[in-house]
Amino acid sequence: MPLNRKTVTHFLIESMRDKQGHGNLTLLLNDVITACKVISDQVNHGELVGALGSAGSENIQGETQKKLDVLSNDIFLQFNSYGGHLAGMASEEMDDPFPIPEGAPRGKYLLLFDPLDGSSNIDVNVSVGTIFSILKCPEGVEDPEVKDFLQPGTTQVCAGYALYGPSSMLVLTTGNGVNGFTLDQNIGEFILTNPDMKVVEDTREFAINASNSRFWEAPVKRYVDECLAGVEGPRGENFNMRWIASMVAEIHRILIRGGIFLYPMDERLRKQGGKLRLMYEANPMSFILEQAGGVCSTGRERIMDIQPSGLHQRVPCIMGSKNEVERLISYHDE
Ligand code: P6P
Repeated sequence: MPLNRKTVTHFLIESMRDKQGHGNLTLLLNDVITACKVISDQVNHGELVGALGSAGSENIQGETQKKLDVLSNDIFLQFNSYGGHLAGMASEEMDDPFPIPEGAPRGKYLLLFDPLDGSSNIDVNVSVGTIFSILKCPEGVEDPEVKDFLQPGTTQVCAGYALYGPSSMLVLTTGNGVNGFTLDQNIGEFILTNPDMKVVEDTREFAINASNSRFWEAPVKRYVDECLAGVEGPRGENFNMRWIASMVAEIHRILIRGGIFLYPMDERLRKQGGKLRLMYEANPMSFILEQAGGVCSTGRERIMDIQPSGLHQRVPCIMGSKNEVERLISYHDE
């Protein structure tokens, strides 16, 4: 490893040095990052450690839990319960907030996470990831309840994801830009490899699950049809499509080469509000993409402005390259 390479811990200490804090966020992130390293190891070993397949249970979303969903959730709880930086945790895999164990020191932050996003891909060896969001616990609240977690995305102090792909990567923002780190398996450290990541404003690549097209609203149908019409159509350009069914992988691709990610409202989803969860998928990914110059909307409002009404609330997601997202928002306005 070239000597000038920086570990994520070194990077965080340096970037937080001029902040008034006492390093608690850095120490909390250190625990979160350790949990991601352990999950990476489990994911990479797959069936060798008997980690694949169904756990034989369902989460609050009514989704069948994979063994790695449950294992990843337990890993997050294990590595974040005793550091003394949290007042509580919430997860896609748990109906209610997780209280910090009796006797363990408490801190001033709330940690929300999707421990293994895209886990339907895990049994077929396609990239999956972890998404997390950090909020401040309201002043004076010792035992946070659901209402204490229900803060709009604009109040996040940190958001990040780990992507378990051909390499394991960590992407983070604390509100001063976005930085990417690659796990050096030889030394077990995330190394700064993608400083100051930016989303290009234009793209000719869209990501959507096209099998849902008959359920889409008119603005989305129009947008996708125009992309498919290519150079002979109103856009006068050919477009490419990708769908990995793993939000972390799609958002990472958009950070690297641009793009627009769509999981829009559709007729099937109207009652439940959308597919993706606001608190630990849409909000953290929006914080990251906006910090990189992207735009993140439901089609009708900025995702991070939404006042949450439920811990597992779902929202429509249209996010990525500024000019394409703003075009689709304009179609919703018409
Ligand atoms: P579909 C994974 O389950 C997830 O929450 C996101 O990571 C992904 O973008 C989406 O759902 C995939 O949904 O309907 O294509 O399986």
